[in-house]
Amino acid sequence: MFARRLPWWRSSATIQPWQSGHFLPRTRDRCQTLSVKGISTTVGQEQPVSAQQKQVLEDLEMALVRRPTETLFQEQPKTGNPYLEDTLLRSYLKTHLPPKVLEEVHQDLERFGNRLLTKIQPLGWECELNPPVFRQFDAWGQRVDRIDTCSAWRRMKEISAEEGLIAEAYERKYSNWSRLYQAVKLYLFSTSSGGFNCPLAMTDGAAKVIESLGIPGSLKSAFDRLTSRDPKKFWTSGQWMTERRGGSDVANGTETVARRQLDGTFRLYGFKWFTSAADSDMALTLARIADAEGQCPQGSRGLSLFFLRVRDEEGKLNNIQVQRLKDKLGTRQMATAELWLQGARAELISTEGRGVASISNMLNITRIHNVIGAVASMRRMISLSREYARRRVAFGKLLKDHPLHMQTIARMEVQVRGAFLLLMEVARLLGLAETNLASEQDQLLLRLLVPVAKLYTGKQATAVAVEAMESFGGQGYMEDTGVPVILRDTLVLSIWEGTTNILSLDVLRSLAKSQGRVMAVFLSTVQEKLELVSGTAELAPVVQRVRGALGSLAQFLEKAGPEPAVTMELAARDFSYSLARIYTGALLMEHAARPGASSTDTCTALRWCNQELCPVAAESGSGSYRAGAALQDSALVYGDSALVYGGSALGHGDSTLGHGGSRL
Ligand code: UCC
Repeated sequence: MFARRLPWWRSSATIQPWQSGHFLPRTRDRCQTLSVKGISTTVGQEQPVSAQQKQVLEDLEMALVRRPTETLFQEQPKTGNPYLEDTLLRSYLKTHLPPKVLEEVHQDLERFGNRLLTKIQPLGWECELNPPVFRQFDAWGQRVDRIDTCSAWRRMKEISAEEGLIAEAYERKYSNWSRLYQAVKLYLFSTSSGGFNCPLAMTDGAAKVIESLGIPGSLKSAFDRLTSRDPKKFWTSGQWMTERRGGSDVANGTETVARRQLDGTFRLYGFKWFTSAADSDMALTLARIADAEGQCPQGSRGLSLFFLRVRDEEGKLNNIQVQRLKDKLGTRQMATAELWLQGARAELISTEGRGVASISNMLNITRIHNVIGAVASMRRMISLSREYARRRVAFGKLLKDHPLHMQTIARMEVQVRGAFLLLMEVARLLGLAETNLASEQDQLLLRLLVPVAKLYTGKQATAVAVEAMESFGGQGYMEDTGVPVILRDTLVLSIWEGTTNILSLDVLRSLAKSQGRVMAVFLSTVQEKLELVSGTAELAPVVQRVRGALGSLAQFLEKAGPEPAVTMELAARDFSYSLARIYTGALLMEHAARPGASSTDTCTALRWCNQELCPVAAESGSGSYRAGAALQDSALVYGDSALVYGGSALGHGDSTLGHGGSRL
């Protein structure tokens, strides 16, 4: 079964035509009824015909040799070493990395690119074909709750350690550039990883939390394993945050109770509704510590953060029962489970009541991984689409020679280029922060850009994946091409790690918490970038546009400041999009203004900046963020019953006062 379902983009190095019927040589044969000059016959059947007619048929059949399997009319598109083929990535590294670092990194990435192409991509596909299986009972009726993963999935874990996909960021061999280098490796790995990028995201997040706690002695061993290059030692971590009451409102949705034991450890009791990569070795999770009477503090301040092992040394579950595996649209290579914690032994690792603040260190890392996944997905889809256009003939010429088709792919290319530079910027800032080289401004900018990048690239990736699928016509809709796998795995990117709206509210949280300083830094940073590029004549028209957008953004904030909090809540999404578009525009211009920039760099910057850069200013003019608009929205959604829901919409808005609408 595996052989028949190989995706068509696998490299020539790994795919041999005889491995799969999809790769048979090109042929034009058809078993069909022919009608030639009045002769009607079916190829392969004997018919009484004249000698002349027979000759015509014979001539025809020469080109119509039947084969046991039909194929499409063009060869499979092939992509090569993903590092070498990525011109933007290479130009970014060349521009920013110190020469010595660049030299070493280049060698490693070229090698890694080849490994991805020849070894890792096939394993990733194997993970897709062999999703995890849950076995609740053994043959003798004993409850075992086993999650069986395939050998390729387990091999991905080893490869992750060998390649230092987590270690790189914590060893800091290249000082502040280590984080960026790790992000680049993860970006290249992402779409070949068979879903293993998910446990890596959480593993990185867990290592970050432990490191930010100063690596306490009790967690030293866990930290060493999470950041190990030794496949035998390497651990992955889960992030168990979501319970039955919901995944966004963690403060009110978490019911899990922690009971203190005489030895100072805790036992956890509760039900976790989504636990991604449930085969992980350990997890970080939130719970409420019960007092002597069994009472638990409620709300956000009632939550504390715990570390736990999933299984003991013998492989026995830590008083955990697996209820079932989730039946997901995508990321099916990875086991997401419902778990009962029935007295799981755990260690309190945050200050009591500071669980959300502590786990936000993990969230910010997993959100950056989400950006990596989004950019990688776009890059992969576009690479495939581009290759397909080089081979597919329609209306007498290759797709690449159809201007409209090329325009569609070029528009996607502009999106991925912008998203890529935003990702690099976030990774660069994180690297500075982790090596104590970040200024206060850098840190504020990082706090703001993580949710902005997560929410914006998640949406971009979804749009690009759908568009790219369409560029293959019906082929893109076929399971065994592998295109639907990428699409499904992409769709989750705007959902997990905080939906678009939740992330938009996090953007507001960062404004409120910093008393507006994140915005001041944002505005001055973009301003500085504009000044830097203002000498580049080709960019002059868009420098003006970005300057204008920045001015509109500042004006909007000034006007929204005194308005009720519901105004900022209603504006949150458009506001976040505006931040993403303006900042990305500035990054693209900066890249296009560097010495040695190509005309493609300039063209990308011009095209990006010619879209609506400040949708929040445009929308606010139409009154979309006034309190009354919330009632109108409800009326549009619910019709006559709007009055019932309208009140609650406003009430919800009021509840975000804390997010700083009026404090801007
Ligand atoms: O687990 C999941 C799937 C795992 C798979 C991951 C794979 C990713 C792979 C990618 C590769 C392709 S999905 C579950 C994810 N769940 C979420 O993302 C939660 C979404 N909800 C939120 O983010 C909410 O906004 C909450 C939980 C943060 C709201 O909680 P609160 O308690 O109501 O919020 P508060 O009271 O505003 O914040 C509490 C504290 C504050 O600090 P203090 O007390 O010092 O003022 C906040 O400033 O936490 C701080 N805080 C943050 N700090 C909150 N969020 C952040 C932040 N992002 N950064 C820094």
